[in-house]
Amino acid sequence: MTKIDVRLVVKKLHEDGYAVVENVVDPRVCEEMAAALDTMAAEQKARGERTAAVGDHIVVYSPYLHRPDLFLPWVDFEPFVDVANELLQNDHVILNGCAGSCSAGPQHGQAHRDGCLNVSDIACTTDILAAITLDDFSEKTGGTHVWPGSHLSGVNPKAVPNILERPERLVISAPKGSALFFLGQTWHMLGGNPSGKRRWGFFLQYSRWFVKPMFSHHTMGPELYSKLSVMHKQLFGFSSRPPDRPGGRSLTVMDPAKLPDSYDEVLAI
Ligand SMILES: O=C(O)CCC(=O)C(=O)O
Repeated sequence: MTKIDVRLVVKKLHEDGYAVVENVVDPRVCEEMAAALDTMAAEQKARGERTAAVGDHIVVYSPYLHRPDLFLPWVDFEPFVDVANELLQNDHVILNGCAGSCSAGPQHGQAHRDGCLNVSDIACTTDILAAITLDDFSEKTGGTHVWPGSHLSGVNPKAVPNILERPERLVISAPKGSALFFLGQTWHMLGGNPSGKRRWGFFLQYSRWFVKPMFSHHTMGPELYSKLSVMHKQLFGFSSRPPDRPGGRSLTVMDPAKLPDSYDEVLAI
């Protein structure tokens, strides 16, 4: 397997707004994760659960809740966290959200950015995306589309007319087991998948601590909490919860290494 060169990824993110590293995750592990996401997608459909996905896009949010054994190790995967820390200036980085993302038909998604601001100065980046391609990504199977250079535009892609005709748009081709990275402000889009082949990716969004995350990960319950590393505790927001009320703790950011082992106690701080 390839060891991710964090410096190289950061350089490429500065230059192009996205980066790809092949051969990072064992294809057998990718297969297990993709099969688990298939099961979770079928279960959420049977329960009638809603997601923000439209068209041929299927999303399974927070799969670590159902299969912590498969998904938790990638939440605090050191190279992902290192890349996020480099670009977010070690700003007590948290996990905004994570999801399995499946391109399940020919319809592509909508061009968007995942960060919450139109950023043109890389020093002001609020979010970093890392992903694992659990199946092969290509033009035919629904590889992610990106607009290199868009990370310096300071423009929201939803406001760009005829964005699909822009010449810089490209489709990421990356075999199963690759790592992808984007800046939160980089324009990107789910590619349509006319191939009939499965195409899952596992996407993780890391943010500065003061960005409101997609879900309240700290409501995960005691069983999952007992499985967390110190970095997980930080990423899931246990060390950046605002105090409940005045009169006790007054600072929001805490040292994750000093958090109590008991779930009840950590929520009572
Ligand atoms: O699955 C993909 O290719 C893209 C997913 C995406 O757009 C996102 O996670 O914001």
